[in-house]
Amino acid sequence: MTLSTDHLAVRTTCAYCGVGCGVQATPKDDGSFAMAGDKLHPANKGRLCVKGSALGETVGLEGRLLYPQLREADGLRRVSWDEALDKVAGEWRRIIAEHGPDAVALYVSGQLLTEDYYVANKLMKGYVGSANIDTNSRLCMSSAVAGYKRAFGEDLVPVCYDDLELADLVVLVGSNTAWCHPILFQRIMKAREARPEMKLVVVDPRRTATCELADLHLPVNAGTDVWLFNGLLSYLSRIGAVDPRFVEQHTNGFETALDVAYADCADPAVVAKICRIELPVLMEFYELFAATRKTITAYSMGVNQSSAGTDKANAIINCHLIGGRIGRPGMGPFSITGQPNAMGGREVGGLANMLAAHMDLERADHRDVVQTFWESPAMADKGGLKAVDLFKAIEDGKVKSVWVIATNPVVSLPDADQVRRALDRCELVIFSDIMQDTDTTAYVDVLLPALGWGEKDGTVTNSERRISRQRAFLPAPGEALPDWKILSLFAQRMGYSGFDFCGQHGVFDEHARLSGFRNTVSDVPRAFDMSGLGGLNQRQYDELEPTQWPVRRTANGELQVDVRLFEDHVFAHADGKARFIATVPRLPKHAVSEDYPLSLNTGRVRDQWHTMTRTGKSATLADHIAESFVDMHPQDALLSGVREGELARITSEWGAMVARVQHGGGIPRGSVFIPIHWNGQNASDARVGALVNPVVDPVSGEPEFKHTPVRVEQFRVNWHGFILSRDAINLDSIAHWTRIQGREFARYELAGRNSVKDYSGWARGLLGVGDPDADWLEYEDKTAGVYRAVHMVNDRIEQCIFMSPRQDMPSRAWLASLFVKEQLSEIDRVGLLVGMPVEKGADTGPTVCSCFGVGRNTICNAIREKDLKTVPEVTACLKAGGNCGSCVPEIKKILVQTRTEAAEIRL
Ligand SMILES: Nc1nc2c(c(=O)[nH]1)N[C@H]1C(S)=C(S)[C@@H](COP(=O)(O)OP(=O)(O)OC[C@H]3O[C@@H](n4cnc5c(=O)[nH]c(N)nc54)[C@H](O)[C@@H]3O)O[C@H]1N2
Ligand SMILES: Nc1nc2c(c(=O)[nH]1)N[C@H]1C(S)=C(S)[C@@H](COP(=O)(O)OP(=O)(O)OC[C@H]3O[C@@H](n4cnc5c(=O)[nH]c(N)nc54)[C@H](O)[C@@H]3O)O[C@H]1N2
Ligand code: SF4
Ligand SMILES: [Mo]
Repeated sequence: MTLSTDHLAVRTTCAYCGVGCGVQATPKDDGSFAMAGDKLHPANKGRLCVKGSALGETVGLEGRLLYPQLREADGLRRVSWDEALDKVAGEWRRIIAEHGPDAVALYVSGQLLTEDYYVANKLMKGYVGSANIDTNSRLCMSSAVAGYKRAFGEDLVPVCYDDLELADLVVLVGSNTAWCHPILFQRIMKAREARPEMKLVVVDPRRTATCELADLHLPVNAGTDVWLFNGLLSYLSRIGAVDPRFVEQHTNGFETALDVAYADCADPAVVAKICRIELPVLMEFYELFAATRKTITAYSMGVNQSSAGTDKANAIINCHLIGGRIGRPGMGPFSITGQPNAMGGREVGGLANMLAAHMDLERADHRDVVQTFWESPAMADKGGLKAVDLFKAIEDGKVKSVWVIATNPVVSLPDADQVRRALDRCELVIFSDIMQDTDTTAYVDVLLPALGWGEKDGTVTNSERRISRQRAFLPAPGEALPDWKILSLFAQRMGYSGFDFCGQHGVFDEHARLSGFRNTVSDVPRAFDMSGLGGLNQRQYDELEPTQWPVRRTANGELQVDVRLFEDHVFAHADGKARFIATVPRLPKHAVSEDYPLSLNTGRVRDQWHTMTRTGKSATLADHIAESFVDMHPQDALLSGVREGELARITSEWGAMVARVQHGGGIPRGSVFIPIHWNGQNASDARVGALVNPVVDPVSGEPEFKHTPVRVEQFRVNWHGFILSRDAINLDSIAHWTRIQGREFARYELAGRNSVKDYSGWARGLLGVGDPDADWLEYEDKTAGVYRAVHMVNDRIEQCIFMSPRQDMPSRAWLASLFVKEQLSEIDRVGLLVGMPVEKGADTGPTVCSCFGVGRNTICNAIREKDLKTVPEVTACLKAGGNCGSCVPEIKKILVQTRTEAAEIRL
């Protein structure tokens, strides 16, 4: 009899995106954890996307950073916490004494818990006395923050998730929601199933998975969104789709914004031309927007990560203000946040130009509120360095020490080789992380082990202002500590009072109370108020249910929550009015040229998270897209002299990388798309950040990640190949490689420049098979340059290597399936030698549905053989798409392609 372990389940919040889904982690008998969606969590109501479902595969301790370490001449040495923190405190005291507080800096992350973030911010801005604390959120949603502040007077997200379901029109701008916020996307899709009149429009230069299910796709020319929305503003005004009472009573700046919109964007034909959208498609969108009151415009990185990011956000908000589409159910401008705690970072003032609890560094009355509350000795009184400038100042030697926490800047900042130079030159680099080896750890002087997801405990806030508990269900590994604790121990060593918190609960309480401190109409009111959660005892904090802010306590002790903001049409500017912002359209600074003729767009893929320190551990997630790629239009590939499936070198003015050429990502002519995830830990040369130009938005300081002029060229090699091996392989001698996590093995995709004469000797050397009597099957065709070898141990496949001058190599999915077999059959061995499966159906193709491991070939065959016509039919037949639903847009695309091909064959 097996006992149910359900009562041991811990309710927590997903480690990944800003949707902030509730997760239930239940221990299994073998010590691992089953992950399920938390049915009681309002964000996901029991659903999880593929990344959330695979969380259990990523909590293992392989590769974890477990002990503090200090750099010495011959490498990193394990030390005690005391020694490590004494070293940092000693150096910071010296640097601050010699060069002032601005000579040190913290660079933190939206993946910290609110409690960690609060302590980091208090330490820098209230005790060190410098605002040199910035965060990777600068790279993510700082333009959205700046846009909201300009329009509303405070960084306020007006809507909630329910509004997405209540809307009659959802416009997604620069957001691949189907892949990056899958549960939100599914909520929209479900709402549309129930109310087919609801429309979905996607504005994205690429035809992404999100577009597959949209009613209308506007393939906007990258960087031209301000034209598009200024054009919409002038159109709405021209046809009289204006709410004059709302504009008059609740806004300022209308006339100027409209003049600017009219100046360049009054003629839809001109807008259509600049935005490269067909005029009828543009007009269909404008008419739909004008006709639909309940409209949500949701936006993310295609808007924010631009040198015109803040203007893009305001151009969108303007279009909501003109018709009063705000502060009512089902409408509003909605910035979707990326990281699990991007919003918590905004609450505590994690950006270098903000103060805690939505107060402004520049305002003396705000500084006074915070300083009084903190009883702080040295308040920062001006904005600190924003991420890109911070790393420039480090390279220039102005900032002597930087402490990086929970972010991987050598991969994720623009001009990432500059970051290497900066860290190389920096006197003291401190790094708190959960992994021993990342591209950034190579540059550290002090390495500090932090608790990771599943071990740490605290709160995060999602895109709809909902605060949820992340709860620990695993023991602390090694000597790792929570980030807030590490910072507090350090602060105490610096001699600062105010850091002897009784636990994360104490930090949360202080944060909640600060939000309500002197927050009255007669003093310095802020809409951000979570004082209702102040004074929770430990048990109440532990049991806290997901709660939105603003949250206050009424006179009779009840919690009062504003689900949606601005229902009274009172905004946070001093006069209570919202502002139209005049947004003058402008193109990116660096134009494409003869040398760099293509525009590089960068972003995410469905099953990987950022620099892959967590998702890279999951074989399930690796199955979807195994290698970095450069997606480009076939004609641009032809002009660049590269072919699909081959490797290409991509070069910009700032750096270079290598990736495999691919079509089919819906890329328009003139641009290429490369994912952000691969880096020095899992590929020889695939760090796209090295290419990205460091131009930033003048208001927000957010980098232009979506546009860098580049050139694509052939990456010539002598041979292609791959290895599957149960043991790690050293690939230093290979021109290009990517490492991919498999089940019970690692896969290495290779490309070599060396010419191999003695294949057998070379392959044995690479795989480390010294024993001449080893069970070694091989096939060699010297003339054709084709070689395959398999190393067997006890009838089980241990390693295999395949090489060819061409890309015509056997299916990795089929070979991977052999690795889980305890004993290979005769037919498997024959297949290995001929280099293809002998059994029909054994090659399932690349994985489409990660939840049920269903491959592309299996889906295509079923569609053809069983004449399947719809996604539900595919799901009924193969289960694919039936769990998390993340692959539904891809199944739909495969259905269309396969059925079209089949029809063509019949003709
Ligand atoms: N699977 C997965 N999900 C994630 C993450 C992840 O790493 N992996 N990361 C999370 C984080 S931190 C973030 S910030 C979010 C990001 O979520 P998204 O913003 O949805 O993701 P991106 O792929 O960065 O970019 C979105 C789209 O912007 C488009 N775009 C580029 N230039 C322009 C332009 O000029 N105008 C318009 N309108 N669109 C443009 C791109 O083609 C791209 O499809 O995802 C979160 N979710
Ligand atoms: N070219 C290009 N670059 C981009 C983007 C893009 O679209 N294009 N997007 C940008 C955006 S939106 C984002 S959000 C960034 C993300 O970029 P990064 O923040 O650099 O990416 P991550 O891989 O999430 O890095 C998190 C690090 O923290 C560690 N970690 C995880 N949990 C914890 C913890 O609890 N404590 C500590 N101390 N460490 C922890 C992980 O091991 C990892 O090393 O990338 C940005 N860079
Ligand atoms: S949508 Fe997926 S990645 Fe995002 S929070 Fe939910 S389960 Fe996690
Ligand atoms: Mo992000």
